[in-house]
Amino acid sequence: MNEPGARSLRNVAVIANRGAGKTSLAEAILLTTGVIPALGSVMQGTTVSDFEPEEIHHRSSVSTCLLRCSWNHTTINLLDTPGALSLLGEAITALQAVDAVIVVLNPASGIRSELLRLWSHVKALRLPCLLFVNELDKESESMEELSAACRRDLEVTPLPMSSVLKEGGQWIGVLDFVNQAAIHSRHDTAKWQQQPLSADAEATASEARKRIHEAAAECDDQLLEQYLSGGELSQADVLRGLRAGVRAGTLVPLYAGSALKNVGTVPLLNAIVDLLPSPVERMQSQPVTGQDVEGAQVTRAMTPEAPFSGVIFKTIIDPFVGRLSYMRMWSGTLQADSLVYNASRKIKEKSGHLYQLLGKKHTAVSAAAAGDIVAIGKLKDTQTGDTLCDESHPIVYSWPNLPKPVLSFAIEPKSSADIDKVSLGLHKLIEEDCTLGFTRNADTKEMVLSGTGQLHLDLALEKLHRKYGAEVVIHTPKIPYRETIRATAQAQGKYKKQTGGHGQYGDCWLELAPSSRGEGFAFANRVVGGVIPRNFIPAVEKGVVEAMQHGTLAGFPVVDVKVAVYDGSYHVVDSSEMSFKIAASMAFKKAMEMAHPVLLEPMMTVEVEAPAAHIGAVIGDLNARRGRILHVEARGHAEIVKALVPLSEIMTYTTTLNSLTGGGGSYVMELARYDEVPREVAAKIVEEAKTSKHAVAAH
Ligand SMILES: Nc1nc2c(ncn2[C@@H]2O[C@H](COP(=O)(O)OP(=O)(O)O)[C@@H](O)[C@H]2O)c(=O)[nH]1
Ligand SMILES: [Mg+2]
Repeated sequence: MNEPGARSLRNVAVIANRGAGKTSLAEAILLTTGVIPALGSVMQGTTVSDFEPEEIHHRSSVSTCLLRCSWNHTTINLLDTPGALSLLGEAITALQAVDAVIVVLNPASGIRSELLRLWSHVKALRLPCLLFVNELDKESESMEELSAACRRDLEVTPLPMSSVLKEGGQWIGVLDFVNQAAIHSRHDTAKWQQQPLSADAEATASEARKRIHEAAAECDDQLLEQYLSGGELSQADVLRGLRAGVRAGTLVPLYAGSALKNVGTVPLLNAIVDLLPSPVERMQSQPVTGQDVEGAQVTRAMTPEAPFSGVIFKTIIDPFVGRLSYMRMWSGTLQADSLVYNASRKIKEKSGHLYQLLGKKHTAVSAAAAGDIVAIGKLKDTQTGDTLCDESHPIVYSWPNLPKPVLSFAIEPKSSADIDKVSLGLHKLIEEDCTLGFTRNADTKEMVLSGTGQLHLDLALEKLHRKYGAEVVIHTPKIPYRETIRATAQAQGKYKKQTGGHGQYGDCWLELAPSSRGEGFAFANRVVGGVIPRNFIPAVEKGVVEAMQHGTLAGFPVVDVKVAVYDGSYHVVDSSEMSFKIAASMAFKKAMEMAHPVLLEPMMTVEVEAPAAHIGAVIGDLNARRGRILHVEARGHAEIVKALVPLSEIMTYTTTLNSLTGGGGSYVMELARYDEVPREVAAKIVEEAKTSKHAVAAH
């Protein structure tokens, strides 16, 4: 197979809100470029992109899909990303592999917070952008509104490049302003025809064309001079100006169409080739740098001859085919079945075959060159985010911070047959998805699965079942409460047993004192005169530490106490480590009860982002959850509230936030500290703990 040089390549991610039409647009592009003979449908689960069973089931993309097609002698790697807020990690990682984006706008849904979040990554990477307004087959009067939303929320002024073309009320195609042509589409098919404009269309198009020429001229000093002095700009001049503006990010062309009907894709494809940068041009305008071993910033030449480097931006593990790592090549050439160096982990790995992907279809290739995107088979220890490179020219590229898990389920294998499958399966799922977390909570002993939202966790469990045959029961995780004391107290623990022969004798006095929050546990030996022999002191400490595992209040671990042993007595024959351990444990429990024990709860710093119109409701709700509002600020069209909220009150917040904000809100949270539980709330927790198994085990 003839490999494209990096100059005739385009790597583009399609991003948008969920349901805007990304997958349908990708399908239309595949049809127009002749890759597929007919349009598949998202609703019927027959598109090339949405091939995973979960995508067919949910009728929506859940992971990034790599597609390959070609147009005007240019190869296009298209990444169709999921739009759902809780799957944003997939789209953010896809952005690391491309040189430009197409944003699909849907007049019905406008610009929602998921797109806004992604947009901040697009801006940070300074990726050029084309806009595609979809669903224009539906009656829609809101083009103006959409343009206003682009200016307000994305801070870009769209430049219309095409518009809907109607004849006798029927939609027959689009007007291509750049080429001053009518592109008649045969709906749902790949066939299209370029025709001269009718007189009516001519008026609309020439006005738009004037604006395009003006905009192109403004992007290039020489063109501006030519334009202002009354000179006509040639087609090549216009494209040159537009290209410069698009690459600088000052110009954002907007295309009209309908993905479902495959209308409007021709001007968009022309723009991908004519206006978006090749990998070589991207390196010139927005160079991608990595770090060498000394930590210095370095770049690599986007040529096949340069030392090889690339970043793994996605990993999939198929129970049958095995591991497949998707890589964006930043320099050099990689041969199939070769030894590669993972500079992020400083290990060498044998790579398997190399593949070009079209959805689930793999085509093996012998090598991949700078600028391209390929999948590598059988890398064992390489993870998403790692840099692979030539060992003699090590480089590590940066990797973005991905959304943190906010929602957790406690999971239990449904039956003993599921135990191994659950932990094996989850570990594999986490390798595929870095925004998923799986831990065994040391305090509560539960297996906890965490994700970025309800849909994210639902999908993880569906995959766990389908791919690894594991079934689990889920419930809200237990809150890892803790106990501490607020006063100083002293108590004696005396353990004395005379059961014939060898007896047992341990006796100690402990003093418990509160220490500052987060300081943990400290133990001191203040025994004088050898009333407890030195060799038994470690046993006393051990007894204390064991007693602290289950506090006297509700059986939760005790933290932030200073314990000192200061008196006691012993018996020459009967004293043993065991008897001092037991005595210490008795003394601790007695003293703790007298030391004003209190319950502590985890407090989370929660940052909620919601449309300004809903922020009042969000704040009211956070207050009702015993939250303390720390800060409110505006970010674009949204408002951000920062609050300190007890974990127990925000465990299942996703659903509430969704209903409070009509799906437009999102949040992140992390553990801030442990705070004392208010008395009335604590009483309930203590009561519950006493009746639960937890308490039984503790006492
Ligand atoms: N009427 C109409 N429906 C569309 C169009 N594009 C997509 N859809 C429908 O909108 C829904 C979401 O489309 P999809 O491509 O999955 O959106 P994605 O989530 O952005 O990938 C599907 O039911 C599509 O059939 C369009 O141009 N016109
Ligand atoms: Mg999709």
